[in-house]
Amino acid sequence: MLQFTVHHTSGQARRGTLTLNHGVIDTPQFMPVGTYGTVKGITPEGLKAAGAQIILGNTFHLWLRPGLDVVRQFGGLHRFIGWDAPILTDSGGFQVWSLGAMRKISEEGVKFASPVNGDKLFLTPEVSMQIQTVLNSDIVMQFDECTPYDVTRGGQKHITTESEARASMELSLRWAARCKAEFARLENPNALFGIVQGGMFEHLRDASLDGLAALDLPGYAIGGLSVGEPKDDMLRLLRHTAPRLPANKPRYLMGVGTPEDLVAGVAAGIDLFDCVMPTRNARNGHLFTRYGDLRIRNARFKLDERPLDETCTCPTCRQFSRAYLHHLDRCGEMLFGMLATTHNLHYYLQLMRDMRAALDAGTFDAFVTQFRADRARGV
Ligand code: PRF
Ligand code: ZN
Repeated sequence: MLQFTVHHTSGQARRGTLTLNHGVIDTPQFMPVGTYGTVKGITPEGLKAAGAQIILGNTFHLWLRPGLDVVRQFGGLHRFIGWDAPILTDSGGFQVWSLGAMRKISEEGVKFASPVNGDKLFLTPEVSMQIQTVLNSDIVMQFDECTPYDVTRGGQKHITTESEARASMELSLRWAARCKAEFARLENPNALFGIVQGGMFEHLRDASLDGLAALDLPGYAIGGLSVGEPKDDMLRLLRHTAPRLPANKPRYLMGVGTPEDLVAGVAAGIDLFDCVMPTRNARNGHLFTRYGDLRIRNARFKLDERPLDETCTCPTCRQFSRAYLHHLDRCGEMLFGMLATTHNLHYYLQLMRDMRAALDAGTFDAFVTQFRADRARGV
């Protein structure tokens, strides 16, 4: 089940509503990443307070731990993790890719040794659909191959060629058709999204898009970006591909990105984003603010009584100083990770709210100009 309505547009940018089995999402929207069924450093209540409407989980990790027997007993991921709002799960294709030498890819799927206990595992489009059906995620991602930007072989850097990117994209297309068939056979009541691949080549992105559009799926993602390519290439492929995706269906840019990337993505016509950046960077002391990024470990914050971001209304900024956060980080205190995560997610989700408000008000271009000026000012 999925219903998508676009209320306003501004250039390519869209303001919409996405209705899924576990609730309604305002778009454009950002999805915090909860790989193991937890967004690290924050409770479901904290996520809701920050404005999260949907979170992301990972097929691959949840398959290994806790395993499907546990999730099946709970009737799906929602009740197991205590999150009653929508969940999107990634298919495992990208996560398996990160295993490096441990994996073997064939037409059938990906063979690899479990990084948890060494068991021999075989992830295929069918198995990915079976797992995501047990998880009962509201949005199920197709099993794909994320075409790398480059690979290192024998110490030599090799940039993916056109023919390599084509073969990879065509494999992902065949896997998309197998996902669709298995998803239907399982009578999964949720929504299956296709993933556009094609590397750094516009014509391959077009071929991928045409092949996926023919499958008439309820939503489409752009994969294979933010995988180490120069920023100009990312923006070139984003701006080429996003506007060509079906206008009446949700569009999701996978694993992207910085606040600037989110604004560029919305301007190009993207509706959904996910990224580990706000949560992972928080734990490393990298904080996002309206006036630019801040490294809390820096000695300049030792005596700084101001909040992280004077314009932020999050619980961290309402109660604590930069000096205290600097101290907690230096001491390696758990509370630091929690407070930093809360702030960064508030920042990301507030940025999305601000973009939605500007789209509602018809002032998106002015918003983008102000956003750039503010971010360039410095903290
Ligand atoms: N495919 C899948 N998940 C992903 C990606 C992809 O290409 C990316 C690329 N940025 C992030 N997550 N299945
Ligand atoms: Zn804050």
